Amino acid sequence: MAVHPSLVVFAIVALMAPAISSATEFIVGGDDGWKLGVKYDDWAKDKQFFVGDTLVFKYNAGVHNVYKVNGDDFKSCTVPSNNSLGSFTGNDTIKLATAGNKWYICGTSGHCDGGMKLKITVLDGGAPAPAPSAASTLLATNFQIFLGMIFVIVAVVMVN
Ligand SMILES: [Cu+2]
Repeated sequence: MAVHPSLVVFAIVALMAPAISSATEFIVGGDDGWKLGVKYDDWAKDKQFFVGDTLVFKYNAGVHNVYKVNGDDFKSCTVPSNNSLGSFTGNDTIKLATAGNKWYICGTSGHCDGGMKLKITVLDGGAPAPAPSAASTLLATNFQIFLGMIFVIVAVVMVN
């Protein structure tokens, strides 16, 4: 059975397009969120962060907060005097706008030393477009898979 190569290529591109172009939203800590007792090194180590992705810190706003710091302040758990990220809502979304190392800590006394600190490396090559909502990403992904399957079927039917 022969399938026209150009159709196969098209199907593969259609299937892979969402993985290449979609921005990802990371819930820091996954289901645990942002709190004491979570190993954020472990959470981050198998993930790739790209420019255009977002981090969401979910936490009890009366107990925790999130500060973006530099590498030295990360090591020493020094809380900055100003909050460069805006307000502490307990559901803080942070867009990863530039590549490089990023450091985040909780500013509540003792919490950074207690493990509430996250270091990530953001890579170039993510989506330049604004991040779509999770729902529209899902729809687009399903639609692309649907499209890919249609082309595979058409390709198979055409050669038979
Ligand atoms: Cu905290």
